[in-house]
Amino acid sequence: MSFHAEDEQLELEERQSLQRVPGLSTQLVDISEVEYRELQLERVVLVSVWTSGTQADAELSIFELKKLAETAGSEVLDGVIQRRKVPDPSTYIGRGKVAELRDLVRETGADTVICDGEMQAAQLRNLEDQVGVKVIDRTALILDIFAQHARSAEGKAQVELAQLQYLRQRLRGWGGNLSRQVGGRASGGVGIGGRGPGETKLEIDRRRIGHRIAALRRRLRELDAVRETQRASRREASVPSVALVGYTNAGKSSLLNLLSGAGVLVQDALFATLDPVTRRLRTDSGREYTLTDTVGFIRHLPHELVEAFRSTLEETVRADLLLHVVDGSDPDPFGQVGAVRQVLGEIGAGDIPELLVVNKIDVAAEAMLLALRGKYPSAVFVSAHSQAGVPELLARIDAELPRPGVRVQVLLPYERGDLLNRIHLTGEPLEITHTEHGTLVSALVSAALAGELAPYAHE
Ligand SMILES: Nc1nc2c(ncn2[C@@H]2O[C@H](COP(=O)(O)OP(=O)(O)OP(=O)(O)O)[C@@H](O)[C@H]2O)c(=O)[nH]1
Ligand SMILES: [Mg+2]
Repeated sequence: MSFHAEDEQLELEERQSLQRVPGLSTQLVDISEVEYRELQLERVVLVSVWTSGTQADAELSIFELKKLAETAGSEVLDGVIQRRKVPDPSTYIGRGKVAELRDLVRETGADTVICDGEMQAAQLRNLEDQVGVKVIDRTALILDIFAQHARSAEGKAQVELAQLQYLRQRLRGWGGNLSRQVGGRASGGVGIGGRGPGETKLEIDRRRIGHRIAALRRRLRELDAVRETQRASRREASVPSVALVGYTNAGKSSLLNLLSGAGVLVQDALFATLDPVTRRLRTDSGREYTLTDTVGFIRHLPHELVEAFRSTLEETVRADLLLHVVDGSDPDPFGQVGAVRQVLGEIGAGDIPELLVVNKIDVAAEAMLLALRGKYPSAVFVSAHSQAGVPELLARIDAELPRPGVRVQVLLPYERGDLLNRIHLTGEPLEITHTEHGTLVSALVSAALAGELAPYAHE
């Protein structure tokens, strides 16, 4: 198809009406849940402009938006997608389609429209004016979920920073009407204060946001210093670190709980985990390592979040080995792997050795598992629920932990049992002989431990 023909094809399709996506409305079963939601939560219509890829891709994307909306506590009433070369610069969907969307909103009684992309301030405002209800974009929705799930002081500060950065971006061209912009629950608590002489409200808002952003950055640097101390002490003890990474809801926290007995929150919700949790474990061969569970990734992770969550993501960047968890029962696990690897590259973790772990094999389709085995022959297949594949996973972690590289031969006096213990935990003893002067050990150890063992070197 020539470029022009394709253009015409797109325009033709644009003249067709908005496409309803069946099966999108939230299934509510429990009556009390219905009442609760009607009282407290948004009733939303989803809108997606589909610019490239197949119809199936477009539907996957809007179903993911539905899952995000539900995680945020909304009830999804309906959803529409429009095929278009690019989103309309002024109204996101085609201008001709805005009236149809307004009708759909009235018909369903929705109070919010969520658009599946990142929108400009002007697009949000125009669409809001013409449709008559609150309009938010996917980024604001994800920020809202993060805000609801943040527990630690650090997590809360990171989310607020991301929200303010999002807000500051959209303040431009908003005509100074900040109160409209912060209409959603994602508002970062930016109050409107007294007006300085000669200053417009927009300038004041901008300045206040700027101050708050600077204060949050300082606070996060302080918190990060604390964490850096913990990391440094682990490095010094030369305990190798393993990080669970992967798409949100893939089962990372479930695997941490299974392997370590940690009681971390597991939920069928997106971004259940925001704060990193680390546990110390030991392999069957006796080597100690740390396993860290952390925030999940998603396609088009808002860059505000990547920047604000730098220090949380550091846990991943500093790991010696990544356990990349993929949900084998997802309709598009290959897409998930691609999205996760892209984020890993963005945060500078692209070169860390990775062990792919396909999870949820208890519910995944046989054909999909076959395709996954074909594409990723060295992956491990597990189920955190049935515990299938877990012994193999543990063996693979043991095999892929970085090996200590320094060969030493030492004669340890009996009162230095602590050093012998560390050789066992973090190194690889090759030969141990008990003599009357102490324990004669030949072993492979880390450079740090080799330094401490130097005084006991034995020919
Ligand atoms: N059937 C099945 N469900 C699983 C398995 N592992 C996890 N789940 C479910 O998948 C959902 C998400 O699990 P989590 O462990 O919270 O996933 P996560 O990767 O930590 O998710 P986030 O922290 O939200 O990014 C929960 O409902 C789990 O019960 C599995 O092996 N089989
Ligand atoms: Mg989790």
